[in-house]
Amino acid sequence: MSTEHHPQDDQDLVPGRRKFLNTAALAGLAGAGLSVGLSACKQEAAPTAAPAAPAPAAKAAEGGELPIHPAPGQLDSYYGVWSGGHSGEVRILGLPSGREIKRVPVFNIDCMSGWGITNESKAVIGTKADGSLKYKTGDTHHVHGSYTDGTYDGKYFWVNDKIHGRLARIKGDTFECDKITEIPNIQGFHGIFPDKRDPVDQAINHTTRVFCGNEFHVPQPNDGRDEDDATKYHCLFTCIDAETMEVRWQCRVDGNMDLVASSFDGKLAASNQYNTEGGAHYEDMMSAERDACVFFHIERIEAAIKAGKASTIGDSKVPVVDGTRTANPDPKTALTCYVPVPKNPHGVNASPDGKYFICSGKLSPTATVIELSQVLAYFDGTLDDLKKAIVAEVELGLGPLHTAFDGRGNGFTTLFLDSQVVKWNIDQAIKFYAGDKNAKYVVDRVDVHYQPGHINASMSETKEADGQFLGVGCKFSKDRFLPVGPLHPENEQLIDIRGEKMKLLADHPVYPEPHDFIIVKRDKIKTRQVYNVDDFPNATKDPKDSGVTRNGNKVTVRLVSQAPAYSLREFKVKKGDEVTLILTNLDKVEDLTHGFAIPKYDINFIVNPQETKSVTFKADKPGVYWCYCTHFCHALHLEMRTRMFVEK
Ligand code: RUQ
Ligand code: CUA
Ligand code: CA
Repeated sequence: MSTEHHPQDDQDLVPGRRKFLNTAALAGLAGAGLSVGLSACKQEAAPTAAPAAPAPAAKAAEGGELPIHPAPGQLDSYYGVWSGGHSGEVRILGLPSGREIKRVPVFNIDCMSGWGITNESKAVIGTKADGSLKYKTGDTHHVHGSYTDGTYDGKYFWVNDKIHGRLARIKGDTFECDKITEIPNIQGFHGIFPDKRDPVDQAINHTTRVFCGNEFHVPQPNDGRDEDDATKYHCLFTCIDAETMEVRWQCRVDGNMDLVASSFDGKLAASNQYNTEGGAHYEDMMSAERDACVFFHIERIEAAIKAGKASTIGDSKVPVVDGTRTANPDPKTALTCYVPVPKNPHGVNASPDGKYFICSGKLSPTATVIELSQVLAYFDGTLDDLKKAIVAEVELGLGPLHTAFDGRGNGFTTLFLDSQVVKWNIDQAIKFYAGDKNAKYVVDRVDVHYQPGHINASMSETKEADGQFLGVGCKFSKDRFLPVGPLHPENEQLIDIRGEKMKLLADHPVYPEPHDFIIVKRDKIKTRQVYNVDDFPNATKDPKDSGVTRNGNKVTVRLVSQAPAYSLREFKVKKGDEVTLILTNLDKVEDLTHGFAIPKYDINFIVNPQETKSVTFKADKPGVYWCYCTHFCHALHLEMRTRMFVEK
């Protein structure tokens, strides 16, 4: 497919419009509704006029035909683990087909599975004193997986909730959420990244911590004090234990944090920052020409906490250290350092060779390449100026947001305003920045549809980046799918990156609105198809133990399912009882899931093979209630029922 010729391809010919979008221009347009270019309909920023014709059957530049859609009965070669944005969920896609295989409810309520309805899921999500859910909304942005030896191990995936400041963990063996942690004293919890090696004990070569960025600064504590004094607002970088999911520590910083990256040696974590100005209003957040990428020296932070150099904020018991600039003047003892990056940068991504973090410019048309060995040299006191850690800062196009890698030295950066993906060579960019004007770092560009945000390549941020596929999360789909009314799906596009030139392979509509995703080789993931009945302390292992027991007005109903029947044909409770119904699915056959619904009591949930789940409700409506199996299980699925009698 053809791409527009871009001036920055002739790297010394750069018209003014492509220079930094200045504060005045942005602030001026802000009053007119949507700001410049950050809306999809800015004429000037639109991609080449009309959408291109559908991509023809894929023929890769090298390696012949790439089958996008597996033949019936054939499996995909990669798992895509996708955030679901403000649907609150995570989704599992097969790639390259783009088929959605599973939705994993996390911060949302899901009546297919009973997430948010069963006692077990409520305990994970968190409840108020009256037993109702503490939160019913969530906004997932970033999904990342646990690492061993610098690559995915398939054990855990984590995802953030930006709205309420929570981190959730999904188990890689069942693709179910097992823990959610609420982070104290933050708002706008944005980027996450697991560490890839233990920063303190280098013998531990797997993920032990998850780092969390914090975008919205708030008063500390946020209890009504300092509401109108933004100089007293701060952001906290948070470390959560990968196993216990407890918050280990927090580090106060200047500026707002977005995305997070972690180094392969475990020593450094970083977050791109905007609003280093500390402004509370839009214009104030863009006045400085440079913001920063803040680096955290993890080992020093943890040593400072051990040495008792931490405080706490409000009711929280979490130790907090001071990572602000003024508290860290001496590089040799500093907990943090701030590498200057052009204004309002967005993503920060770790190159798979372990050498660089790359910050995208967002309001600047550049990517900044930061060499990690230089950052470590700064912390050792052997690099006098942090600016020297920047080994390249090159123009890529308008609105660079996130970068993925092919493992062959190339980066792929989304250009939100240009509606393109640009492929660029990191070594050539470093040469160009060092003064070699013959170094051609832009390798290729491809139009995407439209306004891409996140991007990721197969196994991208691992030592096994394999340069097969690129997923592009386009925020607007406009005319790419059959119209379905005012709300459009997002368009997740797939690009073949095996050859020198990129090749657009497919469009996939997705329910709004995925942000980030990772693409994991299928052999990294080992799932279980049947639970172990012993995993559930409240299981009823023998159908003979089914029945109703009473303790005052608290009633327990034990029930098992074995296709096509429940162990009780009917059960009796009294009006006013608090009923806990515990259902164990004793079927051991893979794919034999049952459901359980109680009409008028707003209850519906599933039990997978050998799983136990429970619900608690007040029997407040006398009558006969046909409880039935909602999940098709057997030829006699429709007959799979029991009666609940609620006596007056
Ligand atoms: S941020 S479009 Cu929530 Cu992932 Cu970059
Ligand atoms: Cu059991 Cu349907
Ligand atoms: Ca959209």
